[in-house]
Amino acid sequence: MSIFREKLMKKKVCDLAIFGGLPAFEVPLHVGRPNIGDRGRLLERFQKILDSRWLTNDGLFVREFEQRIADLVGVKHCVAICNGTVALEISIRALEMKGEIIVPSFTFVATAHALEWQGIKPIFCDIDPVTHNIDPIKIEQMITTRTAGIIGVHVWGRPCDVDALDEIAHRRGLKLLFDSAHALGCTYKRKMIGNFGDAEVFSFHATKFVNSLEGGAVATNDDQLARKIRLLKNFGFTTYDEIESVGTNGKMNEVSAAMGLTNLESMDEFIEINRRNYKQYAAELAGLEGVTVLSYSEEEKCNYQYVVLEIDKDKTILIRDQLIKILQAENILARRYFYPGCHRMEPYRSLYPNAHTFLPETERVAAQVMNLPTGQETTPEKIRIVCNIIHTAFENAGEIHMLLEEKQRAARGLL
Ligand code: T4K
Repeated sequence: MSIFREKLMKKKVCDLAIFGGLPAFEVPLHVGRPNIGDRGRLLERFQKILDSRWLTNDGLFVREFEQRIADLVGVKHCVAICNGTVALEISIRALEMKGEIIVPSFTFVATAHALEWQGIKPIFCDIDPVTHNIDPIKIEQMITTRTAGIIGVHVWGRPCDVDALDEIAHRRGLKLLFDSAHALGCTYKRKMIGNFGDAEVFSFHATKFVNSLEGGAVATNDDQLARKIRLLKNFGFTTYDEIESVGTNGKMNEVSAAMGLTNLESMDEFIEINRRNYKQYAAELAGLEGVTVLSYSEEEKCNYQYVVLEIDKDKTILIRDQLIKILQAENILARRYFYPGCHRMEPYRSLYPNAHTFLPETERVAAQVMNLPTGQETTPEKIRIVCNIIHTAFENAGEIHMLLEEKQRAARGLL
């Protein structure tokens, strides 16, 4: 059975599933569908784990995984952790961040939660509307006597203005951590992400282009910090019986490391697929008024794991949320990363009810971005169908906008 109805290229409004047409895909097309490397190699590794009966606690695969990441990034230390969020929490603790930490609100909520979880106040800073990354000029305005550090997020794998953040951090005596969950394999000024600030945190969650099921890692060139992170992720144990500090259980297990190692072996292939997908989306959607596929620099290494559409509401009558509804009806599960911005989620919404007044660009970008399916499972034929639907939607924007508004009024019982 084919998973999509290829013959159904849609031309008219009534062809769209939201208005009664057949959905383009029988099986949902996900954003964040995991890439999976060589199954044979993976199963071999699983067998080894079972044969060795060494399942976790600094096993051989975890060590190999750490070494591979350190080599890839060209960093002195890589410590594997059970997931990216705990890796952030441990790094924050190891850096002795306290008081207030400046972070973008335009990020996955884990960046803010990792602070709040430890009683540290995230101070939300606005972004640059072009790069979607924290705006260094705005950071200066947020620094107070309570500020202990900055967390930059390389959103979509496009690097922050690292030099500017570094300069501010040095001049103001602040710690600098990077949430690099999106940025494995990417560069800033041709140097691999993972080498900047005091430390950088990667995520290997299932939805990341290289996944270890769940997983994370901290990369740093600081020997003392690496040692501290190793202690913190293993209850503070220095030897079998000795504890040097408080700690948690942040260990990566062997199955995750085996998955991570296997997927790392296919990393170049995954990047090539992502790049091909991104290029195809960009080419097929070029020229659609009000619709932009976010671009990646040809000067830098990129992993292209996110295909991000920006729908400019000043240039088109069809808004982002209407397009999402249209696509979802077709079984194309586009997502609104990162909507509505951390400052509009609890507990931050209640804690800082006025935060939005300082975050105009975050508000604007969060209202107009969306992510399209990509990765190994997303073939050129599927992209052609997704783009056909987007074209049909925008070419009939006026009529569709009106019909959707009518539908909404009817749902509210107003018609
Ligand atoms: N910092 C940043 C900037 C991050 O983006 C993230 C994570 C973190 C920190 C924290 O790292 P981790 O602690 O997660 O290692 C997803 C991911 O769960 C999350 O890892 C990721 N960022 C975030 C951007 O996206 P959700 O809540 O949107 O996930 P969910 O379950 O809705 O899945 C997304 C899509 O992927 C769905 O369409 C289903 C599909 N999917 C998902 C999984 C797990 C699959 O097809 N198969 C799967 O196994 O957060």
